[in-house]
Amino acid sequence: MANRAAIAGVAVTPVAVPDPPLLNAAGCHEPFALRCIVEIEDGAGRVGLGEAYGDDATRQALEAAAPALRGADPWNLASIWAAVAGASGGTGGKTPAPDGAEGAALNAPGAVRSRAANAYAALEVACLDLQGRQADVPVAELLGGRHRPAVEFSAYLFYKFGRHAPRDPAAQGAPPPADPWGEALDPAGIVAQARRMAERHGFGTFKLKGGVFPPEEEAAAVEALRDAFPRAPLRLDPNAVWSVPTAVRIGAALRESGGLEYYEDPTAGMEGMAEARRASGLPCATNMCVTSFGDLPRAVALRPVDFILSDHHFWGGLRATVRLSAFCRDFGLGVSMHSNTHLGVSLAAMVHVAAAMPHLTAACDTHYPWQEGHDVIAEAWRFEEGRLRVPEGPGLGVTLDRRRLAAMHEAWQRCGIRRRNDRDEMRRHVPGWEYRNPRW
Ligand code: GKR
Ligand code: MG
Repeated sequence: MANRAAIAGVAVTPVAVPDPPLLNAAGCHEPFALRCIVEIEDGAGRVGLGEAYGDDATRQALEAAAPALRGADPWNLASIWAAVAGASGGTGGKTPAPDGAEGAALNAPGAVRSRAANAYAALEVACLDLQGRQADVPVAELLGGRHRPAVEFSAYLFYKFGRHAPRDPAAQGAPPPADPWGEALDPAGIVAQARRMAERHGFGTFKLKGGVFPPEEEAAAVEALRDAFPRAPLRLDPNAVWSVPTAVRIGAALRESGGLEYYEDPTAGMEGMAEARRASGLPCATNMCVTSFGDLPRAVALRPVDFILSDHHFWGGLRATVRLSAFCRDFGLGVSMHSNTHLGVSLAAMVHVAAAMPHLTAACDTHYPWQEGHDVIAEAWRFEEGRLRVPEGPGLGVTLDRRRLAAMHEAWQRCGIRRRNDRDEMRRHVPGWEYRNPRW
């Protein structure tokens, strides 16, 4: 291949993106969410992009791996994996392999939080983007080709405060400004938010992030959504802070009143989820109790869920996500996609991998609308009828806006946040607030 060239340099830039006060079982989103933007450049000046979590641990894992990547072949992903594993002091037996059987023994159950896997995923995305630019093909083709021309996303609804709490309570002056989404603390607020999501982005599937208010109140919000959007698939995700009896009781009531597309992590652990699924009769999904290839044998044996929610950031990259999709197809499981706060580079990776997944059975999650166009890419993504078209150009099909990258990096320098901490943010609103599991 005439344009094939080795890696000449790797840049890792931490950025802070404005984020509204969204609520979840762990607390409240801070005014800024952290991400890392990865640029891998070849000798011809072509740049491949990747995006990772922005906490210090992931950033340091990326920075530690970067020097070993210089001179490496971006097409040899095994050597990229070796560089990451080497830089993080070996795999420690906890790191999922990026792909293939060579690392199967390393796929320890529960390896979701492995920093090496998180770092590798972003570097793999950047290498695939670079490969695509060198070979003039889209990433979806490098992953085996597209199974769909566009990818459907769901509206991700959150209970939320109308504005952030002051970070320094002693400081005088105006309170932080209200955001355009307003407060959503009851069923009417959630329905209004859903209408705004549907009007602006055309979403036809709705997921409510639960685990915030007593379960009956959250079930009432789901019923209000059902009344407002009678034909729309609905999901509820309390992030595992309900006991098994609560999950069964609320689930059975929701099934009676019209069901859910899926009941996402109402309770903790595979055994608890298997019982909630059996006794409520609802289809269940997880991004919490099945999070690595090492979890799959038990998931097949216990059947805690009907859907596994993929996420290339912690399943070990895009190729591993395609492998997960094929596994789910072969073992009779549905597949959808989990999301965390992210920018347009990750969204590009999500779109390409979703297109290339042989089996994708429900609309994917995305937090993207909550970032209100704040992005590091030149042209923000636009949803049409809740869908994004798979870019046809080389690589991921997005380009970096260096001015925006610099401004968001400056925000990172100023904001003082170095690790996501929803609990302490919640305490700024509700003094003494504690995370409990199970809470209900
Ligand atoms: O953004 O607050 C949030 C979500 O709760 C996120 O952190 C979860 O990882 O979206 C996620 C989920 O589906 O559990
Ligand atoms: Mg979830």
